[in-house]
Amino acid sequence: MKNFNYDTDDLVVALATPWAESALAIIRTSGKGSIERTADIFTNRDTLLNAKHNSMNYGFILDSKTGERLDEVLVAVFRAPNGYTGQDSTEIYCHGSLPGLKKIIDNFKNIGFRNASPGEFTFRAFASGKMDLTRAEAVQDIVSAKSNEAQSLALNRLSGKIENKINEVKKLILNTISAIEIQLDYPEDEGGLAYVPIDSVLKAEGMIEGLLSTYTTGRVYKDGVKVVLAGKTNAGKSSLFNLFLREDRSIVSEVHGTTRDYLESWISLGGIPIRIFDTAGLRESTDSVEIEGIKRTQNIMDNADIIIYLVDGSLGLASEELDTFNKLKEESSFIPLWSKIDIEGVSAPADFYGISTQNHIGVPELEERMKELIFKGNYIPNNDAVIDSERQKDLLEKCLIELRLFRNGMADGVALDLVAQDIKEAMDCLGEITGEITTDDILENMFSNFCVGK
Ligand SMILES: Nc1nc2c(ncn2[C@@H]2O[C@H](COP(=O)(O)OP(=O)(O)OP(=O)(O)O)[C@@H](O)[C@H]2O)c(=O)[nH]1
Ligand SMILES: [Mg+2]
Repeated sequence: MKNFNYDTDDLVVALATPWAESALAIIRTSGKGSIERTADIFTNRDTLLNAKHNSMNYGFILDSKTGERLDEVLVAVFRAPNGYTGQDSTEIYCHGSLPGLKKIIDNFKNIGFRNASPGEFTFRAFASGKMDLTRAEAVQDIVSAKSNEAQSLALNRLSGKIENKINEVKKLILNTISAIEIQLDYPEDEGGLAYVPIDSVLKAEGMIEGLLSTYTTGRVYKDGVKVVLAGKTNAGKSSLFNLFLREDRSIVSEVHGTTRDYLESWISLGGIPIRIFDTAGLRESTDSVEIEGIKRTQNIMDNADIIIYLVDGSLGLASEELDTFNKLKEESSFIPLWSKIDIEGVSAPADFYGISTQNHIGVPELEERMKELIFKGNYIPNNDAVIDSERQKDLLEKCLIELRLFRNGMADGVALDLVAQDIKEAMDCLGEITGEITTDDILENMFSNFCVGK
């Protein structure tokens, strides 16, 4: 463990809003004495010294050396043990001028504050018991959410949905551990027959399996999905790309080989963030630029979550694309489209989805199929606890393994003091999820991914 030493006793300062010119910006401070220090460089010193928790106070920030007014501001005051960090802290609402912000932050550093590291405010909230690790993880998820759904799911986690579920599981396991400990302490009372509530363990396993089943959904909303539009030249890829984007981003023409390099953009499919790619049409070519474009198409297809393959419905499957098409058919994340079905006499064969970008036919069916492939039949929860953290998933899986080992050991008549180790390990996994058991490595891993100022 090298770098992680967030000291919770000193004074930290950071800009919580982006380093960019803006109407307003917020500078945040935290640590014992931060209110008094802020008051030292505030026109209405006494107002701030006597300010109540959660109050807003108007005045000017002063240069600590010259007394010059640096900005007209509002200062929010938060008093320990309340507020986000659980420590005394202030937030300075100032004008978003970059030189102005720099001056104010330097001013704070001149009076004993240091720059906060990434996630240090949230780390202080965790260290002072204001939130467990599942909630801390949710904070960054909210900041980086790419869609309404991702933001709502993160908000559920921040309000403690995962923590509450884990605590319920812990209670069930603790129930069993207590019974085992009584057995180990007073074995003769049961005449050698150990009674251990296995039902509780089974119930705990069911709850963990339930949480694990939400992981795919959680990741989909968190990271999004890579979707590639591929097919021969002139099949209608760029037209479909533009339809998804609702703008004329990609050039459409009847000339074969119009798209030479790929284009990409983010769209939302019912709240799922989709990174969609329009690609160069696949065909034999002697043009070096086009050959490079086709190579890039192949690379993008190799890394796609879903490949939407368009066949020009007015021409049908061409013999030179049969090999590619048959290979793709083997992939589970493949959607074959028959394009231009608005043209008279063109209709999609049985195993194709028909589409017309010109008349907007077949789009809802295509979107439905994309959702099916994305969620792979997983339940899409509403207002529920959904995990999206790999850390939490790994620990839940480990916990499940330990619980099963414990139950098998019990069934096989293994000595109680030995199987007890398994169930205690299961409990430790849950403790790691919420953060009662933790190491600097885990904390560094988590908080180093945060924004500065959060
Ligand atoms: N009738 C009809 N024509 C379409 C439809 N979609 C695309 N086209 C036409 O087909 C031609 C090719 O469309 P594009 O979207 O440029 O095709 P592409 O697959 O991107 O082609 P390349 O970039 O050359 O690989 C254009 O003339 C489009 O107007 C459709 O749904 N119906
Ligand atoms: Mg194109």
